[in-house]
Amino acid sequence: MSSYNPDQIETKWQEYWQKQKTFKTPEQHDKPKYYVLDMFPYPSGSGLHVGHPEGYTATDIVARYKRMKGFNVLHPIGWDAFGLPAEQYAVKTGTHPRDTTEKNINRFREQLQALGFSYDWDREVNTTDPEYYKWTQWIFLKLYEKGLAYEDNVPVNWCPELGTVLANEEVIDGKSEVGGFPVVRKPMRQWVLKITEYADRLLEGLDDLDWPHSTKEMQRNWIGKSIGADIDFKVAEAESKNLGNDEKYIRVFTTRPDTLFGATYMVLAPEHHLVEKITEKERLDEVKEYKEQAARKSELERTELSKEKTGVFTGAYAINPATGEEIPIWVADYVMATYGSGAIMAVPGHDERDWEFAKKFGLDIVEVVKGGNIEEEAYTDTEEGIVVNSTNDEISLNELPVDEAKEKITEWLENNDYGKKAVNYKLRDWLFSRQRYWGEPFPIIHVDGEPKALTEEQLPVTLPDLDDYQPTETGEPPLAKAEDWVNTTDPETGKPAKRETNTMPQWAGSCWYYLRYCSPDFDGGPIDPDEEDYWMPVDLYVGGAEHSVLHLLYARFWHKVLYDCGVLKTKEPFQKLVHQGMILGEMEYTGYKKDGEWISSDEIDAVGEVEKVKLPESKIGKEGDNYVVKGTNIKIDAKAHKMSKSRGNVVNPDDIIEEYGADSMRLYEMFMGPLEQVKPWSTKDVDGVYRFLGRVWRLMIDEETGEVLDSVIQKGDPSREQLKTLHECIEKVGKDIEDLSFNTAISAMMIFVNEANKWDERPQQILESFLKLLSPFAPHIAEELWRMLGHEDTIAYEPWPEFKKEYLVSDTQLYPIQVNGKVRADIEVPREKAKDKEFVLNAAKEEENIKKYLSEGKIVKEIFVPGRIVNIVVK
Ligand code: ANZ
Repeated sequence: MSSYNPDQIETKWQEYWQKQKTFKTPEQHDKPKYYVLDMFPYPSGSGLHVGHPEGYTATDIVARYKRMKGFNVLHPIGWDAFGLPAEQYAVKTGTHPRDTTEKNINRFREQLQALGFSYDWDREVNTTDPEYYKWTQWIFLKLYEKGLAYEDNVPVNWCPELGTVLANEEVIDGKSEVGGFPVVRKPMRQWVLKITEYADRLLEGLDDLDWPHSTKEMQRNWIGKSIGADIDFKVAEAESKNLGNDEKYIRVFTTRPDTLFGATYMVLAPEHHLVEKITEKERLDEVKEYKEQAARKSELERTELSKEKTGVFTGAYAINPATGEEIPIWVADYVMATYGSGAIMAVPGHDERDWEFAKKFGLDIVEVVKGGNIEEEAYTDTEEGIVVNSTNDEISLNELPVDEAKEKITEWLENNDYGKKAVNYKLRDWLFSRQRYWGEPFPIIHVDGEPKALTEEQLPVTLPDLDDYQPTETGEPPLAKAEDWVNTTDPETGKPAKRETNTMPQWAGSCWYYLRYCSPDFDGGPIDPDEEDYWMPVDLYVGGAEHSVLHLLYARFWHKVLYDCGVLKTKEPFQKLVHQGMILGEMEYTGYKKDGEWISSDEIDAVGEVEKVKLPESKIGKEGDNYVVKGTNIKIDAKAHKMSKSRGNVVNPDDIIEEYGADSMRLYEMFMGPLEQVKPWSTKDVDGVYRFLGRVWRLMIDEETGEVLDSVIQKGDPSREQLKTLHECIEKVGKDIEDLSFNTAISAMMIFVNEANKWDERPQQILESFLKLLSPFAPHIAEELWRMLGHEDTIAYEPWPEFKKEYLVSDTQLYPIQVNGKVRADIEVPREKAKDKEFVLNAAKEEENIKKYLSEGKIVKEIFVPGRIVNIVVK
């Protein structure tokens, strides 16, 4: 071989690693461990996209680096393979989702192997494998035993088109996230998991995790813990309204009991059970009409701050327990039925939404916390504010800071039976069933209409084959069609029983896969306790920020449940978490023309209709921060868009690998910019890293003969300068990998190669150290060159080069300077000047201390022993 040719290198080494099982995880537990995990992919029909190799290369670099640092590394991969697309494909074509899934997995596996990732392929897991989902079902049984799984009739997001219920997060603006089909609310029997019971622990656990701040905040907000009070407001003239005893009071939840004196009206959610009971007859039609309108809006539409407030008056009043005054009761859709008690006390002086509402409907606005100007806007500050206008016969909050007022009023409410301290969470129990075929069956049968859990011995409950995957219009799951499967007997009593026909959501399998990797063949539980002891928690988890909330919250929930069951000893699964930034399509440049002439992009609004012109990169210039038409200062628009089929800007990793090789692909994705940043793709820049690898090649290999260059010398010491160049690189690359700053590590290696290419003599030991640094990033070329330099074993387990600080000091020579035979100073001179008598003597005479001694007399003699010492004799 002559010049750098990834084609001839890469498959060869991939096959070698496969055959030798180079990356099989060692069984012994005597070394320190490092568990580095990728979010496993959903094996879609379209194969890998360029976003996958980004995170996967990052973790692969860390895995390879840690092995060289002497760690036992667990670096596994698997398939999150249940899910809707395979099922929809089955509906269309009749192909069993199992077949589609298998085909897709094979493609994904090949693509990942073609990138040279150092996964332990013996630990591959697949969530659709009965041997795997047996344990998913087993974990469900644990949840059920602990009372954390229950059946409920819940209004769900029903999507008739998809024939399934969707989670709130899967519904966007009243449409399904997948497909964009209309979604309606409909009550249905569902399985629900009591994640709310773990709300506090899910919050507390976040504190000690090394996760992005924003992700922790998103989880905190999702859990949404609020501390405040429940307060009961008596309905005025309740006696005359024909209300039951517990209907005479309206309970509200508030985080600001300190503002009770400022509550000038109340609001019920349109769905509140008292709405129709308390509404005055003549207003009933209007209220009913309003309820219908509200039912058509999504939660998001209703709660959006910027939305114009709407509402209707019921004609009824309630009594503010602090002021004793009667305040009007309204119905408005900005109050949600599912949060708190579905009713609020409105304090327009200090709550933005209430303020807007009161302004619109002419309701009283009273100041009870001073510090703002409530004529202009609600004053919501709780840090600085001081309570005012809050006194009755029994209690005064005036002049108290908000915090103290909260405590005092809550105590008063409790003593008078008006209310009590309360905590509320936004978090809702987790709707855990889907009306789909391609998911885990529940290990549940129904006997005499009652659910009954199967036992461990009856697992796995495997999915039956079906001919017809089409969801039914009634919402009954497709599994109901598998009658032989559905109709069974209770293994305990022999009674006839029916199997549960819902299946689990896709989240289920991904809630615990990281545990299975630790002991994929263990048959005594989801994880072998000894292996958990050694491997858990995951040291580094890399994946998309789109999983900031749900996947990570659900997995943490299951982990904590398994901890409570004694199955696990760790409390949290993922110690450190990093999100890779999204890779956008290539930059797109748009220029504008009016009447055939270029005009600047910031003028187009002013001139009316313009012609849009797509420009190639070659026609683009830069003026400061602006993109311009080349050779002019006319501004254009430059923007990168999310890759999408419809935009036609999708980059296929296969094409890049074919043209440039896997090492270039890996290196490019790491060189694009900081891992966590969003960045545009640029195929041109792939060429840049490809050329860099060519230079690495030519540093050691003679392109004509294909042999190691003559200038690569095996013997002879490297020069100080060479050692310095190397150790600068060692220091930087090591530190940068630890910091996951891969782009700067690559820059450091580029600097090294530029320097080293100038050397006439290239000591092999220096080149070998460099190859070790390069190998986690571009493992194929590193392995190839390593072997060409005469090694028989893989470079993958070579010890990482040790950084030695002493090589960083610049190349100098130390001279002791004597005056009259006594050392009076040491001076440092550049090594290349060390034998230059005149230079050294001049430097010596410039030294402050020496100057002093020399000034005491006249120089009579100068003795210069090159490389050793200087002696100046004065009289
Ligand atoms: C009076 C008050 C005065 C309030 C004030 C706020 C400021 P978080 O922090 O999100 O828990 N609220 C209660 N239940 C509601 C519901 N079902 N729909 C809409 N809003 C509801 O918010 C709690 C606050 O949100 C509560 O405190 C209540 O308004 C409102 F100066 O009560 B507050």
